[in-house]
Amino acid sequence: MMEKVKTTCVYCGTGCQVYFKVKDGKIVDTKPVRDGFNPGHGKLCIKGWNLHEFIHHPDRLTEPMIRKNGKLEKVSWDEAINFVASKFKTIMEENPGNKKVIGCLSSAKCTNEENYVMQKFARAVLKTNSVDHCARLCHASTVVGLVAAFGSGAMTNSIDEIADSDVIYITGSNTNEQHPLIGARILEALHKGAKLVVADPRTIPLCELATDHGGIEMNQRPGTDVALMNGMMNVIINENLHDKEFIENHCENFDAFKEEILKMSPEKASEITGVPKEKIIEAARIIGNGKAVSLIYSMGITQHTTGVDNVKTCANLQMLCGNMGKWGTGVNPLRGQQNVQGACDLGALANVFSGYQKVIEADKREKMAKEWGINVNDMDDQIGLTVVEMMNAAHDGELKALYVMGENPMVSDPDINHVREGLKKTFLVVQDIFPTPTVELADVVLPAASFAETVGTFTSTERRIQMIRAAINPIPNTKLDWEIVGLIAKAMGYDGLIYSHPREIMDEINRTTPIYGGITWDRLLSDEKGLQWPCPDPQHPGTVYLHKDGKFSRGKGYFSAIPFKDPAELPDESYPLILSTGRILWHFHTGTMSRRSPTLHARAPEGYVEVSIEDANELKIVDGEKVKVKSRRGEIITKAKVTERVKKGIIFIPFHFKEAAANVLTNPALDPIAKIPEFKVCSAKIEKL
Ligand SMILES: Nc1nc2c(c(=O)[nH]1)N[C@H]1C(S)=C(S)[C@@H](COP(=O)(O)OP(=O)(O)OC[C@H]3O[C@@H](n4cnc5c(=O)[nH]c(N)nc54)[C@H](O)[C@@H]3O)O[C@H]1N2
Ligand SMILES: Nc1nc2c(c(=O)[nH]1)N[C@H]1C(S)=C(S)[C@@H](COP(=O)(O)OP(=O)(O)OC[C@H]3O[C@@H](n4cnc5c(=O)[nH]c(N)nc54)[C@H](O)[C@@H]3O)O[C@H]1N2
Ligand code: SF4
Ligand SMILES: [Mo]
Repeated sequence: MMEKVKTTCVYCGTGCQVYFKVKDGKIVDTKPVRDGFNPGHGKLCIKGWNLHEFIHHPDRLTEPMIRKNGKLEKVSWDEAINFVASKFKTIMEENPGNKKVIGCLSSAKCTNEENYVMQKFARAVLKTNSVDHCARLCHASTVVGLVAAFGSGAMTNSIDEIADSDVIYITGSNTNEQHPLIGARILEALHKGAKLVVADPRTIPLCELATDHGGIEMNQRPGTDVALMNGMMNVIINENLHDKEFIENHCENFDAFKEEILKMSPEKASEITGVPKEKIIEAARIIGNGKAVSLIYSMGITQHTTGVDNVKTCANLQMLCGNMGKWGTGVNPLRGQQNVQGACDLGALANVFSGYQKVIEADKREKMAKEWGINVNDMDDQIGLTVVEMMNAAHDGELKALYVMGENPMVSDPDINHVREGLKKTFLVVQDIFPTPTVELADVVLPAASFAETVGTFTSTERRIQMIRAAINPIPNTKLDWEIVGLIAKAMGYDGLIYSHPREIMDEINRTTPIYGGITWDRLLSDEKGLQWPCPDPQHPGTVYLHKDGKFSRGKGYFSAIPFKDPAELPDESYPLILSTGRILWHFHTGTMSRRSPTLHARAPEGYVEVSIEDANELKIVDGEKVKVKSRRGEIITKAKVTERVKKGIIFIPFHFKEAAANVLTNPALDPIAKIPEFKVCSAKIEKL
């Protein structure tokens, strides 16, 4: 007999619901949930269909290890836990009052409960706010930009609403490949007659969909989105297509914003972006005349030194035509990892506790200290180090220890050569399910159970909290992430992280986190749709879309006047190409899971660099030829894929492949406020081998 266990997909942030088929203690198959609520409407993408394939892989880590005489050696759990605890204690004792000597990386792959536990461990036990996670490399600019504009940093509307939009502006999101089941909602809208406006430097599948359905595609130069959108808004204002009533009643700072917009004529925007002026004007008219316009974006907007500017510009555009606080509208950043929304919500960020309560505010610290049973005066009252800042501090010898739970910075962080030097100098603890290049550098390795072995909750991109259920017992000799953190805390003398079940952690989250106040374990168990935050009390039904009727979370919507700025590194004579990086349908991030899935591996077994036909001709390279790609930070060897997907002067490398890692090349320059690195633009060159 096969058992069927319902859970949530662990790849992207769409939140698709799946059944694991379990036989003799093994997960043997995955099927979509068709008989109940499912954000994917009964469908899955290829990653979802093959979700079970990595779980029982023989590479799973099952032995705690400590580096002895330069080599990782198997030890007992007790020895590993006690060793980590005593090292952390010693480092704290040797650096009294220094709150920036130990850092923690939490994980968007782990549950809400585990992220809450990790940030509590950093703050209550290690006494530091230096706890962060991959959201810093992803939507940090979204959180900062949308809080400034609206007062809340999340996707404003829900997935299903997209099907009812009559115009969709998509920029910097390769939705069909990266959020395939949200891509399906876009198709639904097109079939109902919606128009699509796509702005992406690459010719992605959405571009053809746009032009086939009477919409428009624009291939702007990477890093020029502010100029493009300001140019479009210039047309909207000059042609009187903006929503004066909405602006007057619900927004502020319009005049200063308008003054800036009037400087960016469509001619000037065309010069900066390389998009023909006529297209900018037409796109502006489609958006200006739309009734329910949804704006969708992702990494093409956020991963820039101007990430926050880009996000604020998206917010400006949607306020300008009154496309906020209504069904089918909004600013919709698609959150990437299946639980990156939750990891942010639960405080795995250097500046906020759970629910975005600021660590620099004394009353918030007092509230947490009381709940956690610690002395408020011992707490860190400053913002902690963020991901890239931790790597820099490690490099400078200031960060003495780093505890990584479920991240792989040796593949995912910018400028890997620099990261390696830093990590080698620190006491590095890595808790993962697979051996990774980061595990290879660890001083202590802690083998974790996977999501398939865990009970808990994930929060999807539409702020929906859904259950995950243990389909099997933890693989022998692995432990649950929240348990491991609790054991280290206990060994350091703190009992406040010992729980008997994740529901106890959720109870604590309900008490400390107003936006999750009413998201109780019992409600989640009984309501198959989960709940969408904000949900402040147990009677609250949850929130489908934010800022209803123009009532913004911050009061009035704030228009920012944003001038265009260049990316940090532009092509020059020695590095004449723009390198962009990102993803493909078949693989997920650093490939630890998807590359161990035989079906996915077969589709894309190796890395490559996309090169335009013109550049390939000039460099005399042919499709499939191995080439060297170089930047100021390093070089890799990979296969050339000669394609119409990229324009002359631009190359693109998917960052999934550790043996040809894009991040050897990328620029660690940061957005000054959000501290997100510029993964989407640096200069590079290609050499024939
Ligand atoms: N298959 C798969 N799906 C995933 C993931 C995965 O690894 N694999 N990862 C998940 C995660 S964590 C995330 S964050 C999301 C990311 O999802 P996406 O953001 O959709 O993915 P990316 O490939 O990083 O980049 C998106 C698009 O930005 C464009 N772009 C590049 N530069 C610019 C620019 O300057 N301006 C604009 N407007 N666009 C630009 C690229 O051409 C690309 O089409 O995907 C999630 N889903
Ligand atoms: N060049 C370039 N670099 C990028 C990006 C880009 O577009 N271009 N995008 C950035 C973005 S948006 C993101 S989100 C990051 C992602 O960066 P990372 O989060 O570092 O990448 P992942 O591969 O998702 O790493 C997750 C790790 O968690 C492990 N894991 C999985 N499940 C569990 C579990 O249950 N418990 C534990 N303890 N571990 C588990 C996996 O094996 C893996 O090693 O990459 C960033 N880096
Ligand atoms: S769309 Fe995302 S959540 Fe849905 S099956 Fe695919 S990877 Fe999983
Ligand atoms: Mo991401």
